[in-house]
This record gives sequence, structure tokens and C-alpha cells, in this order.
Amino acid sequence: PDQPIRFTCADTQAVSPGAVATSVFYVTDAKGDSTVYEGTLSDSVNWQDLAGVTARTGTVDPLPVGEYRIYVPEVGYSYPFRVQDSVLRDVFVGSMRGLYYQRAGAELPEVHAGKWARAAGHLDTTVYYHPSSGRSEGTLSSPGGWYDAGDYNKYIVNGAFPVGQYLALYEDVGDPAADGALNIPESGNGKSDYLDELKYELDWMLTMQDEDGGLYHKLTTLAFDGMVMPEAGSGRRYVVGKSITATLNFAAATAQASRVYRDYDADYADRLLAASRRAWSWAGNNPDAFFRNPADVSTGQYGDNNSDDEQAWAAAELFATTGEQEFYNDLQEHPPRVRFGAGVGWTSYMANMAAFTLLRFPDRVPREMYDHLEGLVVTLADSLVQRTESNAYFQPITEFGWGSNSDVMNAAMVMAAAHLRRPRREYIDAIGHSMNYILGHNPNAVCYLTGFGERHPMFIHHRPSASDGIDEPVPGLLSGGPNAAQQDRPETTYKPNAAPMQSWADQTPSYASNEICLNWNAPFSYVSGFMEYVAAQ
Ligand code: 9MR
Repeated sequence: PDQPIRFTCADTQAVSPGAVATSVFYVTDAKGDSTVYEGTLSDSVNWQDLAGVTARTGTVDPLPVGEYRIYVPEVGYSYPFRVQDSVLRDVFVGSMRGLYYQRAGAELPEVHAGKWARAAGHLDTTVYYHPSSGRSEGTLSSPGGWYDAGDYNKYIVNGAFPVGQYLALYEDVGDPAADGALNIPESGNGKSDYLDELKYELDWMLTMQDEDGGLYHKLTTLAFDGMVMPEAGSGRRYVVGKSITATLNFAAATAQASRVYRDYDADYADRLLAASRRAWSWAGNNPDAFFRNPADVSTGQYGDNNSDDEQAWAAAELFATTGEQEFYNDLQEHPPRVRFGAGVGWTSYMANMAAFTLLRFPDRVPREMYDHLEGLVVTLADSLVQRTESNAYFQPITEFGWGSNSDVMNAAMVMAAAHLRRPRREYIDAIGHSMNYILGHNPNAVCYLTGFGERHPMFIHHRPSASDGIDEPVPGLLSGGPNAAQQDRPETTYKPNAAPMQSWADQTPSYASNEICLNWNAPFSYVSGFMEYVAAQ
């Protein structure tokens, strides 16, 4: 109720500015009966390059709690929208419950899953060693964890990274989902539902560590399963490769978790820290263990030939947890680079995570390093704020690639990190604009989180949603979003001449624009949880 509302009145057909003729707008009640506010639209803006639209924008001064629509003469009514306190609580909880729906090896009973109840799939109690793992005999039990995405595989690089982002929210705002908040099987056990859900992934990650401390890169079939329900997934599952990037990400997330889980279960916290130390040592001895898919494996690669960011993150978490000099020395040798760029997410966002963590511990981090990192984060955040002022739809990115929605949310996380150190209204407004973009203020007029909003994706690239016979997709999952490269063009029909922001197709085969993924849900949960926290202050 205390925030202005920005909206866009776009003419998607127009090719030149000036297409929306009228310049007045009204805010009405939800039925459209009575006018509660009247305002003037901006001059036309040409957002063709990025968004494929010519538009006028409007700003509504803060409104009292209620439900409204915007009306522009000769154009029409907007979808209804609510003004209320805690307006993001539902999507935050929904996005966390999205993780529950991704649980591998678990039956989802109706009491928790509603109409999306399903049988367990991929128990992973008998997993084979792919030769690339360094072993050839025997089998491994590696149950649990979340499915990565629309596919049924489990990847350490992209398990540890989102877990780190979720843990960051816990450290930044406190427990965002106390016992009972998420309606998961652990609800009622007297412990945080938030930490219960994250533990489902952490427990699995611990099983992926070999005796020598190194982490198997991933647990997958040789090729992707068909579009079938989990229990119908067939084919042997293997642990594949052992990599430095997986091992360092694991070292980071488990060191961070050992702080967060100390009160929850001290023995568990000790176990996490011991595992982290062993991973760190292995990484030190295997600096060139970069992962590439072996010839017979075609599942997600999560390959990355540079481990500097992963190393900075691991050193930062181990230092923050233990205070030991060794880790600080390493940080001085490889200081985290703080940066933002399209698609850097799972390859190099770890350096930002390192900086965010170090800035959480002003008493532990020597002044010089602290000031340096704070300067980097604030400078980057300020440039992102500026971009939200000039970019189409007031969101912070200008390159739309695979998983672009997560780039928008990761940019918002940088602004949140700056706000936590040096609070400014501008950060909160820009984060709000970024969230608005994800929830519907975009040229596709869609709320990219399944199950929420007046219009949301119906045909996400997600095996359970595609094969469960239920019209509504599994809720609480964030579509990857517009992707100008359209790598799935052979299987997908995009709008002709789609601009980057329009390169999104609500079609099941669109793995490059409409899949869901853990590292996309995670920054969404962070930002919605963060904004709820700020609103409650
Ligand atoms: O998010 C990943 C994106 O940056 C890559 O360009 C793409 C192709 O390698 O892979 C994406 O990750 C996918 C992963 O490999 C397998 N599970 C689904 C992920 C989301 O599409």
C-alpha cells in the first residue's frame, strides 16, 4: 500500500512511437464500476529493440488496500490487481513448495501435494559408477535430492548453487518459513520447514562425496528420460565424472550450511563442516579436474573451465564459518570478482555469493577487504538501479538468454545485498520493478511463476506437468523466460520476428524458454522472501 505502481500500456503491433493515442488513464475498482484515481500516461517510448513494443507508461500513487484495474480509453482494462500488505508471501511460499514437488525418490501424498499427488520415482539406491567417475565396480546409494529441472537428473554444481542462495536468505532475513509454513511431510516436527526442505537436498549432496573428498559431478541417466512421470523413468542411473567445480560448490554450500544448521542439529552441522573440509582438500589437489560430458552421456553438462569463482565462494564460506587464516589467505590470493552479466549464473555468480557472505561478517573480515567488497557491490547495484530506470519494462537486464528470468532475479539479489549494507529507497523500488517484471509487467503479459496470477505458463517443459494428465502445471515453478537465441526453434513456434523479451513460448517442447530449474526458483524465492522481510520492517 505504500508503493507507487508502474505499468505499461503497450501496442504490440505498432512499429513506431505514438501508437497508443490517448494519454489519460484511470484506476477503477475490480469490477470497473467506479474510478478511484486518474492520471496521465507518459509520452510514447520506443521499446521495439528489446521488447518489441511501442508503449506509454503510467505511475499510480500509492493506493489503499483493495483490488483494482487500470483502464485506458480505447485500449481497455488491465487484469485486476491487489494492493495489500504481504503481497509477495503467497508466491514466496509457492516457490518453496515448488521444491517439494521436485523431490526425487519421494512419494508425494495428496495431503501435501493436492491434485499433483504422485508416486515416487528414481529411488537411486542402486546407482552405477560411470567409468568417468574413477570407479568401475559396485554401486552407490544416493537417494533423495531435488530434480534439477524439467528433467529427472541431479547435478552437484546446480544443487549447491541454489542451496547457497536459499541459505543466504536465511542468513539475511532469518527463518522465512517456520515449522508448518510449507505443508511438507516434516511440518510439525518442531523445526523450520525452510531448513527441512533444504536438508532434503543437502542430505543427497552428502551422498555424492567420494571417500577421497571429491564430488561426483552428477547423477543421471546416459540420455534424458522421455516425457513420462517419475515412476516411469527407466534406464540405469550413473554417477558421472568427478569435478573441481562440483567439489568447490559443495565445499561452499556445506560450510555455509554448517553455520545455518548449528542450532537445528549440531551433529549435522559438524558433519557438514567435515565434509566441506575434505572437499576443499580434494580441490586443492585436483585443480584441473574440469568436467565434460563423456561421449556416451548427453544429459546436462554444467561444464565450466574456470574455477576461480567457485574457489572464492568456498574460501569465503569456510572462512566465515571457521575464521581460519588459511582460507583468508586464499581469498587474498583470489579475491572475489563481483559482477553481473547475462547467463553468468551457475558458472560465475559464486563470486558474488562469496562477497555477500563476507559482507555479512563485518567483525570477522578485515577492514580493507570488507570496504573493497562493499564498494564493488554498491557500485554494481547502483549501475543496476540506473538500468531499471531506462530499460524496457523497468527491469535490470539488456541481454535475454537461457534462464533470463533468473538473471533478472540475480540482479535484484545484487541490489538486495547493497541494501542490506547501505539501505536506500532506490534499491527497494528497483527490486520491486524487477519482481513486477517477473510477475506480469512484461510484453508477454504473463506471470512466469506457475500457479499464480491471472495468466501463467500452462505448458512448462517439465516432465511431471507434461504427463500427469492434469491441465494445470505443477505450481510454484519459475519458467526460464525469454531467450533470444531460441535454441529450441526446431521444436518450438515463436512469434515471428520476436524481440528478445518476446522470445518466450508457452509450449511443452520449449526447453530453451519455458523449462523450470532449481537455480531459477532460488533467486526468485530469495527476492520475494527479501521483499517480504523489508515490508515487515
Ligand atoms: O541453465 C543452463 C543454461 O545456462 C545452458 O545454456 C543450458 C545448455 O547447456 O543448460 C541449462 O541447464 C539445463 C541443464 O543442463 C539440464 N537441466 C535443465 C537445465 C535448464 O535448462
